[in-house]
Amino acid sequence: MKNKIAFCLAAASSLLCALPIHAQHLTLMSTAPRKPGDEARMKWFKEARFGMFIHWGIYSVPAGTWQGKDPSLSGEWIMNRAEIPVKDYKDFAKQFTASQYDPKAWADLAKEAGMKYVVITAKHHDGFALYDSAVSDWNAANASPAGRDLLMPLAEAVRANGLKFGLYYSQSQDWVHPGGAVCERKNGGPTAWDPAQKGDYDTYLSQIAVPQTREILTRYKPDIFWWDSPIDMTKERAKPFHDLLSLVPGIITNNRLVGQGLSEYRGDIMTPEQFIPPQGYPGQIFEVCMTMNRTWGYKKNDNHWKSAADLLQKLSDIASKGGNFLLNVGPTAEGVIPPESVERLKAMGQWMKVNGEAIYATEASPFPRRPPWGRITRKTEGEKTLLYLHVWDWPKDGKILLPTLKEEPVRGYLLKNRQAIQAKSTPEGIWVLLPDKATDPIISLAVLEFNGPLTITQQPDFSPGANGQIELDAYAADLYGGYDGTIQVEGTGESAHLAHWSNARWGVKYVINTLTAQKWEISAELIAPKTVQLLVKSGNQENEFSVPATGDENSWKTQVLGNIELPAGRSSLELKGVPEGWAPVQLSRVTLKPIK
Ligand code: FHN
Repeated sequence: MKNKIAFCLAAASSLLCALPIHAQHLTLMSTAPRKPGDEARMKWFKEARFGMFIHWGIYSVPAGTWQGKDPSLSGEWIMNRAEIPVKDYKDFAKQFTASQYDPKAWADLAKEAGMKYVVITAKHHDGFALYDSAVSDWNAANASPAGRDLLMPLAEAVRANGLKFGLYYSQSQDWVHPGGAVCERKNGGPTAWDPAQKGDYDTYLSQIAVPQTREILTRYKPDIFWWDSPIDMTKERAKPFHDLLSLVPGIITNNRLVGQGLSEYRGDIMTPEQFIPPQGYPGQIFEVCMTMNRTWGYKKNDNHWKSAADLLQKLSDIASKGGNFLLNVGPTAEGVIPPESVERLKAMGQWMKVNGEAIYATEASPFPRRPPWGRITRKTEGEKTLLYLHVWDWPKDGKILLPTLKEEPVRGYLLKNRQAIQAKSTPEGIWVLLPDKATDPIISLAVLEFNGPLTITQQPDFSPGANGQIELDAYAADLYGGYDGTIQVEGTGESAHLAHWSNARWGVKYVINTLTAQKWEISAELIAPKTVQLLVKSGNQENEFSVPATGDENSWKTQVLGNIELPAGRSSLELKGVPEGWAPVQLSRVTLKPIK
């Protein structure tokens, strides 16, 4: 009976973990209250800003394909999505050779990219351990031609490069060891699919997951422990895991040991996954984890690669909100990091060599709103305040505004060549005068030095212009995305627009500030390949508007969507798609006209 109850418990609770929602919920859970000494313990992490995530395991063998099908968006979920029987899945281990694995090359690549730490999957949801575990033979040393511990050589190489070493461990989900929890599958059924998986969840935790956690903490003394995908992690079940952390004084952990509802054992880091929190998490330490294409584990057919420029803008955006960027690579079964990943990481490293000081050890922008021309990070050095202006869109008229800033800088220069730049104080704020040529094709850095702290009066959210209308440019929107990527800004300046809005769950958000509560006519300049429904959330109202197709795919059309209401003061305006019948819309601008 116990088995049955425990198994049902695990199964029932796994209803909580529908993957994308699960990921989203988990990532947003606040972290543990700060304790004395936390500041010092977290210092290196907060200064690091940029790390490498590595998803490597048996799933790299099928590489996303099973019986001719591609069942899983993310390669490491193939066993679950395709309901591969345990025996068949274990057969893949024969091809997990790690024959070209070069841990030093991996560590060198992370360093060359400008990354300051590496987190690798010690064991993912398929239960396969990348080290010679004494707890279970289902591991790289005993069950595959790799035939050895794959973690220690990487830990040594990473640390020899002066980087920190972290381990990811899936403490609840395990689709091979009996009793391991099973998360939601494509048909929504949370239960396991193979009788070989049946077992008691608590027995699994006490005989596999907790002993393995102890093993890897003791052996590798990781600087970071990255829990993932808690299922029915009650306080009693989580306590043994949490107590083991004392084996590594100073260790940093994330917010995924426990799920919703438990206030204990929340760890140090919030983990927004595959999206950048529009306003960051003021006062919280957070790390955005993201794939370079759409899969964590290697998938031979996933060629949806984000460009190096896009990845650098994500790094700049995340740092401007005070967060870290944990960027993933998914090596092949032979241990080869895909060349597309290597190429992007090297390009990022080139930029970081020149501009890293604007990322490392910086704090979030002091301006609550993002400037239309890029992002801002800040550093305080003694009495000095430095503002790093990440100019994504070099101004044609040679000037950019720091709105409502009172103090004039004592010095300004371009980071790349130290060329002096001028800044003028005006009632609108500080205008920074730039030369006609950008110093970098992707993001150019200007630096302003101030004596003392900055005074930034109320920051203009989006509010009515002289004509009474509110113009909301697409590139200035806060974007949020789902599990498989996010909407992306394409183009710059006047031609900037939102593209890749392929998933209706994604959306754009604006923070608006108006003096009076009133009605507005909302229109949008967009390209819609077919008639779609837009969901517009304004204040606490939600309206659904039909958007007719705009004809050929290059013609921008301004369509009046309808009327909305906004309260007085600060409120948000969000646009999402209605999933049924959705097709990727490109959005250039939203305009609100007051209805008298
Ligand atoms: O299910 C996992 C997924 O495979 C991947 O490891 C991500 C990385 O953060 N974590 C879980 C989904 O939230």
